[in-house]
Amino acid sequence: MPGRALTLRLCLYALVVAHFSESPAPAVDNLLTNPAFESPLAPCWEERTPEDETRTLRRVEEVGRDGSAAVLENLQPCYTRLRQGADRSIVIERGSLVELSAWVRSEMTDEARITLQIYCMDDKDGILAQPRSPAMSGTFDWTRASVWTIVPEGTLYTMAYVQVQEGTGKVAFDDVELVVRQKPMPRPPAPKIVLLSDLLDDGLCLTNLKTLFEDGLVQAAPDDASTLPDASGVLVL
Ligand SMILES: [Ca+2]
Repeated sequence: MPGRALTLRLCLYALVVAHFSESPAPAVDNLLTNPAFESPLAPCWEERTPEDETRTLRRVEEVGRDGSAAVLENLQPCYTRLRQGADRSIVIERGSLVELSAWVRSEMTDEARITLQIYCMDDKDGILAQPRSPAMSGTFDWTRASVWTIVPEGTLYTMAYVQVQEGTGKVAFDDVELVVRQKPMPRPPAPKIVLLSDLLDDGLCLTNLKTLFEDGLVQAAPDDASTLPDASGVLVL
Protein backbone atom coordinates (compact mmCIF):
# COMPACT_ATOMS: atom_id res chain seq x y z
CA MET A 1 0.00 0.00 0.00
CA PRO A 2 2.11 2.90 -1.26
CA GLY A 3 -0.30 5.51 0.13
CA ARG A 4 0.05 4.14 3.66
CA ALA A 5 3.85 3.90 3.34
CA LEU A 6 3.98 7.51 2.21
CA THR A 7 1.81 8.58 5.15
CA LEU A 8 4.09 6.73 7.56
CA ARG A 9 7.17 8.36 6.06
CA LEU A 10 5.58 11.81 6.34
CA CYS A 11 4.64 11.17 9.98
CA LEU A 12 8.18 10.02 10.72
CA TYR A 13 9.57 13.11 8.97
CA ALA A 14 7.23 15.37 10.97
CA LEU A 15 8.35 13.72 14.22
CA VAL A 16 12.02 14.25 13.36
CA VAL A 17 11.43 17.90 12.41
CA ALA A 18 9.43 18.45 15.60
CA HIS A 19 12.16 16.85 17.68
CA PHE A 20 14.92 19.08 16.31
CA SER A 21 12.85 22.27 16.14
CA GLU A 22 11.79 21.90 19.76
CA SER A 23 15.27 21.12 21.03
CA PRO A 24 16.54 24.10 23.00
CA ALA A 25 19.70 25.79 21.81
CA PRO A 26 22.71 24.39 23.63
CA ALA A 27 23.38 26.30 26.84
CA VAL A 28 26.39 28.57 26.73
CA ASP A 29 28.22 29.05 30.00
CA ASN A 30 28.67 32.63 31.15
CA LEU A 31 32.20 32.83 32.55
CA LEU A 32 31.37 35.87 34.70
CA THR A 33 30.17 35.81 38.29
CA ASN A 34 27.29 38.08 39.34
CA PRO A 35 26.73 39.09 35.70
CA ALA A 36 23.30 40.64 36.37
CA PHE A 37 24.43 42.62 39.42
CA GLU A 38 21.82 41.02 41.68
CA SER A 39 24.52 40.72 44.39
CA PRO A 40 26.94 43.37 45.71
CA LEU A 41 29.69 44.31 43.25
CA ALA A 42 32.51 43.12 45.51
CA PRO A 43 34.36 40.86 45.47
CA CYS A 44 33.93 39.80 41.84
CA TRP A 45 33.43 43.21 40.25
CA GLU A 46 36.34 45.52 41.05
CA GLU A 47 36.57 49.28 40.78
CA ARG A 48 39.54 49.58 38.42
CA THR A 49 39.21 53.33 38.90
CA PRO A 50 38.26 54.00 42.55
CA GLU A 51 35.49 56.40 43.49
CA ASP A 52 36.63 60.00 44.06
CA GLU A 53 35.45 63.54 43.31
CA THR A 54 35.29 62.73 39.57
CA ARG A 55 33.29 59.48 39.54
CA THR A 56 31.13 56.85 41.27
CA LEU A 57 30.73 53.14 40.54
CA ARG A 58 27.73 51.55 42.23
CA ARG A 59 25.19 48.77 42.11
CA VAL A 60 21.74 50.37 41.98
CA GLU A 61 18.54 48.41 42.60
CA GLU A 62 15.54 48.52 40.27
CA VAL A 63 17.24 50.48 37.51
CA GLY A 64 18.46 47.45 35.59
CA ARG A 65 17.09 45.84 32.51
CA ASP A 66 15.94 43.39 35.13
CA GLY A 67 16.48 44.05 38.83
CA SER A 68 19.72 45.81 39.67
CA ALA A 69 22.40 47.27 37.43
CA ALA A 70 25.93 48.58 37.72
CA VAL A 71 25.84 52.36 37.30
CA LEU A 72 28.96 54.32 36.44
CA GLU A 73 28.71 58.09 36.86
CA ASN A 74 31.19 60.66 35.64
CA LEU A 75 30.81 63.76 37.79
CA GLN A 76 33.60 65.26 35.68
CA PRO A 77 35.02 64.01 32.39
CA CYS A 78 37.24 61.06 33.30
CA TYR A 79 37.86 57.37 32.66
CA THR A 80 35.63 55.13 34.81
CA ARG A 81 36.14 51.38 34.67
CA LEU A 82 34.60 48.33 36.35
CA ARG A 83 36.26 44.97 35.78
CA GLN A 84 36.23 41.29 36.62
CA GLY A 85 39.01 38.71 36.34
CA ALA A 86 42.16 40.43 37.65
CA ASP A 87 42.40 37.57 40.18
CA ARG A 88 43.21 35.28 37.21
CA SER A 89 40.01 33.31 37.81
CA ILE A 90 38.79 33.41 34.19
CA VAL A 91 40.81 30.87 32.22
CA ILE A 92 39.80 30.18 28.61
CA GLU A 93 41.34 27.67 26.23
CA ARG A 94 43.73 29.42 23.85
CA GLY A 95 42.43 29.76 20.32
CA SER A 96 38.80 30.02 21.50
CA LEU A 97 36.51 32.60 19.90
CA VAL A 98 34.89 34.56 22.75
CA GLU A 99 32.26 37.29 23.00
CA LEU A 100 31.84 39.86 25.76
CA SER A 101 28.41 41.48 25.70
CA ALA A 102 26.24 43.63 27.95
CA TRP A 103 23.03 45.63 27.88
CA VAL A 104 23.68 49.33 28.25
CA ARG A 105 21.44 52.34 29.00
CA SER A 106 22.96 55.81 28.96
CA GLU A 107 22.30 59.31 30.16
CA MET A 108 25.77 60.50 29.26
CA THR A 109 26.78 63.57 27.29
CA ASP A 110 27.77 63.21 23.65
CA GLU A 111 31.50 63.37 24.47
CA ALA A 112 31.32 60.06 26.34
CA ARG A 113 32.76 56.88 24.86
CA ILE A 114 31.04 53.87 26.43
CA THR A 115 32.71 50.54 25.66
CA LEU A 116 33.19 46.94 26.72
CA GLN A 117 36.72 45.58 26.64
CA ILE A 118 38.35 42.16 26.82
CA TYR A 119 41.90 41.76 28.12
CA CYS A 120 43.88 38.59 27.38
CA MET A 121 46.87 38.42 29.74
CA ASP A 122 50.00 36.30 29.92
CA ASP A 123 51.61 34.82 33.04
CA LYS A 124 53.55 38.04 33.67
CA ASP A 125 50.41 40.21 33.52
CA GLY A 126 51.41 41.36 30.04
CA ILE A 127 48.64 42.30 27.61
CA LEU A 128 48.31 40.00 24.57
CA ALA A 129 44.98 41.38 23.29
CA GLN A 130 42.67 44.22 24.42
CA PRO A 131 39.82 44.66 21.92
CA ARG A 132 36.98 47.11 22.63
CA SER A 133 33.39 47.23 21.45
CA PRO A 134 32.40 50.14 19.18
CA ALA A 135 32.04 53.26 21.34
CA MET A 136 28.54 54.51 22.21
CA SER A 137 27.63 57.97 23.50
CA GLY A 138 24.72 60.25 24.37
CA THR A 139 21.36 59.21 25.76
CA PHE A 140 19.77 55.89 24.76
CA ASP A 141 17.62 53.10 26.16
CA TRP A 142 18.75 49.50 26.72
CA THR A 143 21.02 48.51 23.86
CA ARG A 144 23.18 45.40 23.51
CA ALA A 145 26.90 46.01 23.04
CA SER A 146 29.49 43.34 22.30
CA VAL A 147 33.10 42.69 21.35
CA TRP A 148 34.70 39.49 20.01
CA THR A 149 38.22 38.15 20.05
CA ILE A 150 40.24 34.97 19.62
CA VAL A 151 42.16 34.17 22.79
CA PRO A 152 45.83 34.40 21.71
CA GLU A 153 48.50 31.77 22.30
CA GLY A 154 50.21 32.47 25.62
CA THR A 155 47.06 33.75 27.35
CA LEU A 156 46.86 32.67 30.98
CA TYR A 157 43.74 34.57 32.03
CA THR A 158 41.11 36.94 30.69
CA MET A 159 39.43 40.04 32.12
CA ALA A 160 36.15 41.78 31.27
CA TYR A 161 35.67 45.55 31.54
CA VAL A 162 32.60 47.79 31.32
CA GLN A 163 33.64 51.41 31.13
CA VAL A 164 33.06 55.00 30.06
CA GLN A 165 35.71 57.45 28.95
CA GLU A 166 35.16 61.22 28.97
CA GLY A 167 31.76 62.94 29.14
CA THR A 168 29.57 63.41 32.18
CA GLY A 169 26.39 61.68 33.37
CA LYS A 170 25.36 58.11 34.18
CA VAL A 171 25.55 54.84 32.29
CA ALA A 172 23.99 51.58 33.46
CA PHE A 173 25.19 48.06 32.56
CA ASP A 174 23.21 44.83 33.07
CA ASP A 175 23.34 41.16 32.03
CA VAL A 176 27.04 41.08 31.14
CA GLU A 177 28.15 37.89 29.41
CA LEU A 178 31.57 36.47 28.60
CA VAL A 179 31.07 33.29 26.61
CA VAL A 180 33.01 30.97 24.33
CA ARG A 181 31.28 31.05 20.94
CA GLN A 182 33.63 28.55 19.31
CA LYS A 183 36.26 26.26 20.72
CA PRO A 184 39.69 26.17 19.06
CA MET A 185 39.72 24.65 15.58
CA PRO A 186 42.21 21.77 15.24
CA ARG A 187 45.09 22.74 12.98
CA PRO A 188 45.73 20.57 9.93
CA PRO A 189 49.12 18.86 9.97
CA ALA A 190 51.89 20.87 8.32
CA PRO A 191 52.92 19.64 4.85
CA LYS A 192 55.96 17.38 4.97
CA ILE A 193 59.06 19.12 3.64
CA VAL A 194 62.20 17.00 3.48
CA LEU A 195 65.47 18.80 4.02
CA LEU A 196 68.43 16.95 2.51
CA SER A 197 71.30 18.77 4.15
CA ASP A 198 74.23 18.68 6.51
CA LEU A 199 73.39 22.13 7.96
CA LEU A 200 74.41 22.66 11.56
CA ASP A 201 71.58 22.29 14.09
CA ASP A 202 72.25 25.68 15.66
CA GLY A 203 72.59 27.56 12.37
CA LEU A 204 70.39 30.53 11.49
CA CYS A 205 69.30 28.97 8.21
CA LEU A 206 67.97 25.84 9.89
CA THR A 207 66.27 27.90 12.62
CA ASN A 208 64.45 29.94 9.97
CA LEU A 209 63.39 26.80 8.09
CA LYS A 210 61.91 25.33 11.29
CA THR A 211 59.97 28.54 11.87
CA LEU A 212 58.67 28.49 8.29
CA PHE A 213 57.71 24.82 8.00
CA GLU A 214 57.10 24.03 11.69
CA ASP A 215 56.52 20.32 12.40
CA GLY A 216 56.42 19.58 8.69
CA LEU A 217 60.19 19.92 8.30
CA VAL A 218 61.96 16.54 8.23
CA GLN A 219 65.74 16.46 8.14
CA ALA A 220 67.56 13.72 6.31
CA ALA A 221 71.13 13.03 5.29
CA PRO A 222 72.02 14.35 1.81
CA ASP A 223 72.03 10.85 0.34
CA ASP A 224 68.93 9.52 2.18
CA ALA A 225 65.96 9.26 -0.19
CA SER A 226 63.81 7.05 2.07
CA THR A 227 61.77 9.98 3.41
CA LEU A 228 60.83 11.35 -0.01
CA PRO A 229 57.82 9.31 -1.21
CA ASP A 230 55.12 11.13 0.82
CA ALA A 231 56.80 14.54 0.94
CA SER A 232 55.10 17.68 -0.34
CA GLY A 233 58.47 19.26 -1.13
CA VAL A 234 62.22 18.76 -0.92
CA LEU A 235 64.96 21.21 -0.04
CA VAL A 236 68.56 20.39 -0.87
CA LEU A 237 71.04 22.64 0.89
CA1 LIG B 1 20.14 42.98 36.74
